[in-house]
Amino acid sequence: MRRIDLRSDTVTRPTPAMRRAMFEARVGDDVYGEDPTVNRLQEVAAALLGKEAALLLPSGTQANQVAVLSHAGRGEEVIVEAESHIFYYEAAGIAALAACQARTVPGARGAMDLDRVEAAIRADNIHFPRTALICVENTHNRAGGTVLPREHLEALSALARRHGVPVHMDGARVFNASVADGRPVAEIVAPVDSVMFCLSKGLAAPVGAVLAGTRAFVARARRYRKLLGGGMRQAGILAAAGLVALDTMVDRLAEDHANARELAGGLASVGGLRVDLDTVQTNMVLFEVADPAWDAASLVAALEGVGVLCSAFGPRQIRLVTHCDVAAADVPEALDRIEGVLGRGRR
Ligand code: TLP
Repeated sequence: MRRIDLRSDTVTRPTPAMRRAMFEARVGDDVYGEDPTVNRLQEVAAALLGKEAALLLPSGTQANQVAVLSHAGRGEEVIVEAESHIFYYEAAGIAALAACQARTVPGARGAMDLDRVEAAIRADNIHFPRTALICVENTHNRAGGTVLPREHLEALSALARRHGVPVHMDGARVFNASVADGRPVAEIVAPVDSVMFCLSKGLAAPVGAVLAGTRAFVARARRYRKLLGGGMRQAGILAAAGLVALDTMVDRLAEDHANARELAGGLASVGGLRVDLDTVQTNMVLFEVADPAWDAASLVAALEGVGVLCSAFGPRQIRLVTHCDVAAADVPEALDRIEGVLGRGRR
């Protein structure tokens, strides 16, 4: 039975073109700044994002944490959306690495209420930590891959600027946002001071994330990357795949989005499941297990038994992610298997 792996777009494997580019990559010692392929990727990424400079890091998590370290100092406060990856899934890195306090603000589909953000920004008072950074996530993972509305991001950035607080974007999947919105990625990240994106998710490179911002910010980030052990020497092997990813894998994200919509539409008509179709904006589908005979963990385990892999995202919530290793024909097949497990017909 063919396995249909919908756990995450992180499971994507490098394409043959990536493997060839990796094999042929010109490399040097990147800690000396001498890897020509890494330098090229960083230049290409900075230009694409419309930022002064960029830096290749081993993972999205490290890129986010290096961004926090580069913006904020010990004893300061970082405003984060309550369900954001940087807060929820990064092992308390904000506290453990940057010695900062995270201040959470709840979001609607990932977008924090602006009045609550403004209220959370600290006044100058000896009792208070200084508000050093605001973080946003686009697309928003735990909201189901939703895209932050352009007006929201612009208003947030204007607010932050008024208070002299920089904004960092966890743009692990910002190319999905760009494709969904039909806007160049530089336009999407223009309102923020720094941005991180992942090469190893929907873009299918094996390893790597890129962090971009001003030249001065990236110089600080380079030191913190070294501190965290992210100086990778002949990393051109990885950057070569990253360049192919940027060149060949961005436009095709539209196929993943179409597959996710198809999957979500099918799931909505399966008894015992609940899907909010409005949240299906990119390559993710979040659904709720409404059938009391199941919970998320038991359904995930049963689906694994029929070769459909997915992730429990809460006690009754399951996430499915489409990506380049899931074909359009896998969607009806996955739906059939899911229906079979739930033991009910379409409504
Ligand atoms: N997300 C993973 C898991 O950690 C949940 C996934 O399968 O979605 N920012 C965002 C928004 C992410 O979704 C992720 C990975 C990261 C950062 C971290 O990237 P890596 O895995 O490269 O450290």
